[in-house]
Amino acid sequence: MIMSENISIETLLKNPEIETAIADINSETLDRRAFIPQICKVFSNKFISLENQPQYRFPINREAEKQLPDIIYNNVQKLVAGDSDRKDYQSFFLKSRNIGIVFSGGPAPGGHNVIAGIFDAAKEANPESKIFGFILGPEGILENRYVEITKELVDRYRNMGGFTMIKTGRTKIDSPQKMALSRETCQELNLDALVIIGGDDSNTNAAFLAQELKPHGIQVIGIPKTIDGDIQIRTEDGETLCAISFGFHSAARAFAQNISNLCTDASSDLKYWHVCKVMGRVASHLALEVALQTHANLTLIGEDLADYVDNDRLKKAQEKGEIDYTAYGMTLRHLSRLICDAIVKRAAKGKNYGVIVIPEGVLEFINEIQIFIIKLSTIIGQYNQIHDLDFHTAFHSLDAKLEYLRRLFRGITEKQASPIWNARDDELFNDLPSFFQEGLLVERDTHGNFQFSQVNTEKIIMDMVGDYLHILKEKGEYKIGIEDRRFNYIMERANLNPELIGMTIFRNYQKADLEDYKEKGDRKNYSKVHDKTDSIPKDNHRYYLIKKSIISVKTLKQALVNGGVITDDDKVPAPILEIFKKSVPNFKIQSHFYGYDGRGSNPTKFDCNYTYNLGLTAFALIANGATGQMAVIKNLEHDSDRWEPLGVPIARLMHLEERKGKLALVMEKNVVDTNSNAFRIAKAMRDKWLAAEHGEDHYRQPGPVRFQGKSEEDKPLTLVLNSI
Ligand code: FBP
Repeated sequence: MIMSENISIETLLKNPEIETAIADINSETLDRRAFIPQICKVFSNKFISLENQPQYRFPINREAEKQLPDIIYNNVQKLVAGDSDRKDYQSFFLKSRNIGIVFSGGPAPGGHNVIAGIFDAAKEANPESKIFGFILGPEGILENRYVEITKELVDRYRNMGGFTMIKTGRTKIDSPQKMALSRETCQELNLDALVIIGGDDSNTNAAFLAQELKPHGIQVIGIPKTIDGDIQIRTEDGETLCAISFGFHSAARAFAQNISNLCTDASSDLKYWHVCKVMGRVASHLALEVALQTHANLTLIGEDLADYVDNDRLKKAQEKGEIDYTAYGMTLRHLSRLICDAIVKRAAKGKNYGVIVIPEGVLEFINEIQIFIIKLSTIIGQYNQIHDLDFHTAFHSLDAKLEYLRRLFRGITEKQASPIWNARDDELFNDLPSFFQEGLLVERDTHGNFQFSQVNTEKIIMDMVGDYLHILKEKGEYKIGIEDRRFNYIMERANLNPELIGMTIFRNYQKADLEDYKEKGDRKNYSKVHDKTDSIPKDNHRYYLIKKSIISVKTLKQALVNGGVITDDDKVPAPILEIFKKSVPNFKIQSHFYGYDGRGSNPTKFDCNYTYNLGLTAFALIANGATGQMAVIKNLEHDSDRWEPLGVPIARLMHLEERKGKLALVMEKNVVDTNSNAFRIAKAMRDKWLAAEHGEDHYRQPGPVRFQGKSEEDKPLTLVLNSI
């Protein structure tokens, strides 16, 4: 072997093996670039035309009808083989076009393939066509910053994650001036069409631009993008036209793999609760998919919490002839109690570890917090409207913001006291920890959305959980269960009487075997013991719980003296001390945030195929003169040979929603349907996955994203379950 210090670094770097090992482009990238997505049957035709599908009906929002009159009556359109005999149709389809493309909002795996699909289809129809990519999102349209997309550029990014090719941004085109600038850019570039690849807000932009640009002969097509999975399109009759936005599958797979690794770690080392916040601004689709893929011990679903009714509270009020409205909806306090309950149950079975999944947007579903979010958004929105300076610039520090709120309810700052922020709000708000106050006052994004990703949601919740667990520990309710076999072994080894000690220190110790009583038909003793003993699993593993009154070595000694095990002068025998120490829980958490990592992951095969077909669909819509339509693929839950590309009118998906304190016309988001199969199944499996019982957990290992072979993870499990 030649000692490497004898070789110069320049020579080393020229070594072909070293060059390959450290090259930017590895074989994974080359394989991905070479992958050819499977295309829907209809795209094997040279010409594609559109067929109206009036059977797919949507309600018409009156405001949308007023603001988007030229696109509101669009039909759903199906892509079918084109009429190859009609010359006028052919020449329109094949004409040379200029098409602009823009990414808008957060990245989502698969975006580059949408561009590839549009590029390939447009160039095949007419090699003279030009495709322009606007740089840095909608800002690129406003500033006329673009790059011409070439084959070389497309090939570099085929099947690759991110929006790196042309970047993205969150600028909103929301004023007449911005509309005018956008029109000017499109006209300067002589665009025939503009494709907006974005989420609900970006598709809202697409609808308004389609309306604005229609008289100028410029078409606008939207593409359903977002890892959040909240763009789902169902008709009035419940038919699903778009089951999920692109990027969801890849991000969920990336999160699930990491979280499943944590499940393995937790169940190996047995010392941590891993708390995983998972992206998804409002809807909990990603958390639900992760739950189905990993079987983590506890997954919160925001939409489920919103439906929560505290029946005990309701009943108590009813007994007094009252209605307790606070019993409806979840409070932060109650949520922390539910989590504690799960932790305490597992600890009682010797499992003081586990994995919790918390959706990023869970706070949106907690009544008290949602009220703060709405109130503060309104106050900030109103401030920005009245004043020259933006709220966050005017009040830089948290103290300054709090002072403004205080003055607001006293009527000092503005002309009159705010009807929105009262003394009670101020008092409740001041009770919150400052990092949470800061979180709630965080700047809204350009669309007026609350930026959940910037709030330490898991810290807020887990701090409360930690505090309450501490109380439960003091009360002797949070203990680690001691397995009977282990107890007996320690006692035998030390030559101590397990029966006497067991009866003295445990709250559920019973010598008599339940099964014995059962066999003998001794009902009285059976139910006496049964009530005291936790249900004993068939394999007869019992977990003994130290009595609630024993919470320290002092109280342990007292119990042993009272039970006649030792005298006042004796020390607590070491084996008993050992058992006591094992029963004292130490609650240790590790927090993780899964969001940007999954958003930047490479697309799964599902997303590669899906997005390439979305690109082909967008071109077919353009080549048939459509505008104000969103390209979607129906039947995503089936194999790709059954996929059906459609154009769906965006204007028909709009509704009025509160934004910056005002009602605005936006595309409706879809949150988790608590009546869906996927949710109901995850709910039914909750106890099993919590695994507060003897034996192994029920973790599932989805493994890494695979490009070859078949697996259950080929498509989102949510989709598979919901389609059954
Ligand atoms: P889009 O809706 O634009 O796709 O973005 C989704 C998302 O990834 C959310 O899950 C997350 O809350 C948010 O973006 C984070 O935004 P930012 O990139 O501005 O931090």
